[in-house]
Amino acid sequence: MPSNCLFFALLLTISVPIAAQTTIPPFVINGSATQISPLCYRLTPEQTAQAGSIWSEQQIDLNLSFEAEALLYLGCANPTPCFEDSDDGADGIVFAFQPISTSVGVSGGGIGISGVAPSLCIEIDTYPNGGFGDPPYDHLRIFANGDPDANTANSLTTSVAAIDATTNIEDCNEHTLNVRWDAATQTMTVYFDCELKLSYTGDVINDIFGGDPNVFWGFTSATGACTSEQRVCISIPQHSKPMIRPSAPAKASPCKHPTTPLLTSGPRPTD
Ligand SMILES: [Ca+2]
Ligand SMILES: [Ca+2]
Ligand SMILES: [Ca+2]
Repeated sequence: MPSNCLFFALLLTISVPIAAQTTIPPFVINGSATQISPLCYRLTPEQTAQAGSIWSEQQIDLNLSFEAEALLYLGCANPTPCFEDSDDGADGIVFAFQPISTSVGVSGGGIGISGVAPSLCIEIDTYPNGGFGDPPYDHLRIFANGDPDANTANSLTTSVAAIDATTNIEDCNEHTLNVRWDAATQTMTVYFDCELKLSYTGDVINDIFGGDPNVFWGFTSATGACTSEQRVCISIPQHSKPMIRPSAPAKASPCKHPTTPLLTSGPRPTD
């Protein structure tokens, strides 16, 4: 990944009209997930039939814009596929929003979010499940209502290659996920390794959440017969504060800000 992506970060920053408010609320840790450092969580170990999630204890208001950034580790795939002509690692990580509880999640190809409705989900899918309409490469997609099937009305975007049609993202490296929600235009944009991958515009609050803007946010992950160790790291980069403006969302792509010191573990430095 580009060197200036090598900061250690997930942020969730909520814009308010008077002053920027930044916070990382405590997380509820579920299933196979464990906290491995102050801001890093292992969602699944490299074992079969695992499911792990972390959910914010506090809800956010989707009437407010936010930017979220995570460093994702999706595993270190063995050259020998799990199944013949298939991928080795599985199943990926989902960044999701849902109003139900802080304890949801299931194992397998649904990447921990399957069946959780209502929800708004961004999958970083590392395994091609034929039954879900997955392309044969690692991909990103936005969908609603915990529906892993890319061929239903819950699929809000197409599946886009995470890197390209041949590159595995279970590559023993960390990858930057950056997600922006512009409440004014009701647009969600998703960057992976600093490149724009997905954009979705829609009345999320009414069409998905029945008019309630308050949702928990978190990460889910799972393994099935094929496995990966899957981790997420969380922080609030210093660059976030000037980038967040409720009436004039930042247009710059991620990773164009001054590089913050690379951290390999533990919390980010204090401002
Ligand atoms: Ca893969
Ligand atoms: Ca899949
Ligand atoms: Ca998929």
